[in-house]
Amino acid sequence: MKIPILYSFRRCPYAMRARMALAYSKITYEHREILLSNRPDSLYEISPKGTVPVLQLSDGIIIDESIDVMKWCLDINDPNDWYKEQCIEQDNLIINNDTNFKYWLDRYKYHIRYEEQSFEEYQNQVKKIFNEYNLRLDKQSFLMGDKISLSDIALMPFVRQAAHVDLDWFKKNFLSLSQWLEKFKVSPLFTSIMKKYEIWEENNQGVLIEW
Ligand SMILES: N[C@@H](CCC(=O)N[C@@H](CS)C(=O)NCC(=O)O)C(=O)O
Repeated sequence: MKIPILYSFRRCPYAMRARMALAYSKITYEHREILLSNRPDSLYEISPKGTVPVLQLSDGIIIDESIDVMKWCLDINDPNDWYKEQCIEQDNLIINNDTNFKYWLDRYKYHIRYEEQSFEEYQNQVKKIFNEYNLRLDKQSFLMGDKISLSDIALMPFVRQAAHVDLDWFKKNFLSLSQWLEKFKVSPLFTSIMKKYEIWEENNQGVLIEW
């Protein structure tokens, strides 16, 4: 039987969210671990922009945006209704993450490369967005209410990356958000998708992932 193929990079937050959706929806797939510094030709052949994650479906259809991979998974199997309610609100949070938050996250994390503003200024921009998340999570366990939604999973790898720039500052200033992040970091969903795989080589078989 032909199964979908995922091109992925372990530390990529976009790939993490896609892998969590594949795990949650219990999709069997072939995992091809790649290095961004040495991307295989076959990745560019199916998706010329060359970003990860890319999911190649068994009928040849290519999904090369992480959110689309997540939604494809949930269309097949969404046992806990991650994306059944507040869909517009969820989409808005995700768009804000992928544009505004990601912009400041890159500058905060790689402040040495972005000399236009200081580390403190970048941290302050991140703080504004973290404050919004924290306020939501003061009142409820997850971003949309008292149960997990797609937006939690889509944002978590980015919040994690930003938190780790200065973990003490993060924990001290955003208690509810830290607790939310910690829950995901230790969850079987997250730990199961952070396994290390050998780098895939052209013409080889990737790793079969079954749940
Ligand atoms: N909008 C894309 C972004 C994916 C993305 O930028 N992935 C990064 C790795 S974390 C990448 O492939 N970077 C290489 C590049 O931009 O050429 C998605 O959501 O899938």
